[in-house]
Amino acid sequence: MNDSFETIAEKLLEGDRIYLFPHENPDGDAIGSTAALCSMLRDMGKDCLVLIDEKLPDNLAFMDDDMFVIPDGDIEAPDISVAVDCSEITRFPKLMDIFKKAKTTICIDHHVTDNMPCDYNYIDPKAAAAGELIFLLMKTMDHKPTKREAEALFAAIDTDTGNFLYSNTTKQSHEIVCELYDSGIDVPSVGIELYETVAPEKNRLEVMALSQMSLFHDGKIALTVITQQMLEETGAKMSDAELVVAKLRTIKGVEIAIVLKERGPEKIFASMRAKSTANVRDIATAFGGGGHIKAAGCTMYMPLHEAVEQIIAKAEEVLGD
Ligand SMILES: [Mn+2]
Repeated sequence: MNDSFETIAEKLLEGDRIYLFPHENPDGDAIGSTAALCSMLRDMGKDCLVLIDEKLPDNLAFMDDDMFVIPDGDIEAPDISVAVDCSEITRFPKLMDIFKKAKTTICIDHHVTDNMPCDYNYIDPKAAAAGELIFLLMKTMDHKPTKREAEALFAAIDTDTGNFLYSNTTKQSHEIVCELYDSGIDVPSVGIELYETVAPEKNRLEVMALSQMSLFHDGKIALTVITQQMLEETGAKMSDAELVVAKLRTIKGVEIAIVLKERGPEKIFASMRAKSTANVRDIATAFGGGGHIKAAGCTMYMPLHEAVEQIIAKAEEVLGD
C-alpha cells in the first residue's frame, strides 16, 4: 500500500540532511526528478544532495547546479534517504550502504514492482515518469516549481515518454507539462541539451553499428553487434551504444531489433526491442534474462558468432510465420 504524498511531505520536513538516490546508469527521468526534488528541498532549508556513482552523462549535466555528488568514504549519514525512479536499492549498488544509514527511508517510483522497499513508499506504475510524481509531491507541498526545476521535470517526462510518443504517455503527462509552462520552461534549450550534445565518437559508433546491420526472417529481425574492437576504433564507450537498438527498430518492416554487445570474449549482452506484436521478453528469458515485452535483455556466455546464431533461432521461433 502506498503512503500518501501528504505523509511523505511530512516525513521530508522532519529531516535536515536528506540524500536522494537515482538509479545507476541514470537516465533523464532519474536525473531530472532528483534535480527538481533536491532544488525544492534546498529551497526549504534542507541540507540536500543527490548521490551518484559516476559523473553525469554529457546530455544531463545541464541539470547539475552543484547538487550531484559522488560521495567519498567519510560522507555524513543522512537523516532521510530517498530512492527516486527505482524501487530496489540494488539499482544503486555502490551507494546502498549510505542509503541504509538513514533513520527514515522513502521511495518514489513508477516501475512495476511487488516490492515496497522503504519505510514510506509512493509507487505508481501508471505514471509515465518519476518526474510526474515529483511534480505531484511539489503540488502537495504548495511549491510552484522554479524555471530550473520545471525544466528538469520536463526533461524527466520528455525522456521517459520518448518525446510523448511511447504507450506510457497519458493525458496527465501532457497536463503536467502544461503547468510546467507556467514556470517559464524553455523547451528548445532543454531539447538541445538532451538531444543535441552527442559526442562525435558516439555518433561514429552508431554509424558503424548501423552500417553493419543484418536483416533476417524476411526483414522482420534486425541485428547488429558492438565489439570491443569497434569501441577501440571509434574511441566510444559501450554505453554510447544505448540508442542503436531503438534505431534498428525504426527500420520499415522490422519487428524485432537485437544488438549484441561484446562485454568479454564469451560474455555477450543482448539488448532487444519489439515494435508492435512481438515479445522480446520471451527471447530474453530463454537465455536467463528478463525485462518487458517490448524491451528486454540477457547475457549469453558464448562466443559472439554462436550468440548470433542462437538468438536469431530463438527470435524466429518467437515470431513464428
Ligand atoms: Mn523513469
